Amino acid sequence: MKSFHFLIFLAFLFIVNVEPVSAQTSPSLIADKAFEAWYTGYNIESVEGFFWDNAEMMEVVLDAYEVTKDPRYKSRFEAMYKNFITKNGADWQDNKYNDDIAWMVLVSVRGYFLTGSRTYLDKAKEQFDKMYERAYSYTYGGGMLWYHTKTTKNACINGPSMVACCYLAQATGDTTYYNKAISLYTWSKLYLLDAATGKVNDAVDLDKKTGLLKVNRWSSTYNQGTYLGAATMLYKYTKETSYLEEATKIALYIRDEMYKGGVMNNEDNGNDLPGFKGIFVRYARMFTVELNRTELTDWLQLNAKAAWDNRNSQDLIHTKWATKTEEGKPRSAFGCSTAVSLLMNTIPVLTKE
Ligand code: 7K2
Repeated sequence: MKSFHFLIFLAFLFIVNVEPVSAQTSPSLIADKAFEAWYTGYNIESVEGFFWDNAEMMEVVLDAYEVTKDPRYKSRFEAMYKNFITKNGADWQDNKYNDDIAWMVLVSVRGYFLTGSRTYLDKAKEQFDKMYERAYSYTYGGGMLWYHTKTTKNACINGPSMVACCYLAQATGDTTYYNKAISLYTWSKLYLLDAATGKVNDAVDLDKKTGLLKVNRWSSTYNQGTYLGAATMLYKYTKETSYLEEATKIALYIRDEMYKGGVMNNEDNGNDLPGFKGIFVRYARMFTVELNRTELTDWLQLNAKAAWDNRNSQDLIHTKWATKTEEGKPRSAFGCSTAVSLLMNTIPVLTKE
């Protein structure tokens, strides 16, 4: 009788199409579901919205393809990139935000690695070289300018540029790109990266009143992320242990000092901040997987669980991962991309032996 009841129960599960619990909780299935809800819910492929939001959302699509190898993600990336060029043109130098160009260079060079199509690499190199030419200067001892015609040198241009240089060196075989990355990293240690604590400051600029340099000491997830990526890549290239030690400190600074081991539940103001965490988790994966480190594993798992548990009924998750996502569609597609990035980028971290 009991087994009969169980059979009825199984038949019921089949009829209402309830997935078995193990499948429901698989990190890949969860990530796919979150991706689908976000990508179709916001019509991400149409690349509405700002230049750098679109660049970073394309990186999320690349993450999905890199991690799952599902060809659907490759087609989506190709469609987005095409739409991006139609919208913004093939030359991006009229955009005065040097960082915007650096983000699109990352999209392009990674697009090359993941699809094998040389046109992406040619675009990455051409646009990086032009931008670097106008952005690098010797004021404050080196480093790149955030905005063409302004004087501020920010982590958000130097971070992605270091990573872009490492990728360009790998893609082209031209090691002078590594030299550029090393120079930017070494210069960063003067003002932007505190090598002793792993804290990444936001920017350095000349205070025109005092004539002194002024460091903006605010730290954010995206800057911790790109510097973590750069330290990881430069460690792999140079084998110098200082990079490994600094990468570890950068990772521990965000985990322990910025979030006290808790769930990342901020950066939801304005248009830019809501997208920051998606960048961080990409480099958290790089650090964890490529250097075989465990510092971030449990914390990423905690964040991934909280984010998924706080999804709304449409499976959308906004960027405050410890907070229930409102019903309906949150305002920011970019803000809803960070959890997708988190869930995709933690697949290899969580399923690692
Ligand atoms: O001031 C910079 C940076 O240092 C700071 O961290 C953030 C956050 O704001 C800007 S960077 C954001 C820019 C990205 N590129 C496109 C621009 O529209 C956007 O301001 O406050």
